[in-house]
Amino acid sequence: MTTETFQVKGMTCNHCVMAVKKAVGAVDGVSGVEVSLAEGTVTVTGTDVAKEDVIQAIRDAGYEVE
Ligand SMILES: [Cu+2]
Repeated sequence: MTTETFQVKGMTCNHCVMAVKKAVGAVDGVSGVEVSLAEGTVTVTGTDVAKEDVIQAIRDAGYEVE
């Protein structure tokens, strides 16, 4: 089990939070997604999660990952 935090730009409201949670939650191995709108962070917990897959999922949802 690992936890990784990503800085995400463009999340402005609760809909963005839900969209990111849904997108990242669908990535293989992900078991938990926490989003802080105030901090602009997405914290992903899971097993054997490919970091690139998480970044791609966030980008596909329409947000920028730093
Ligand atoms: Cu929004």
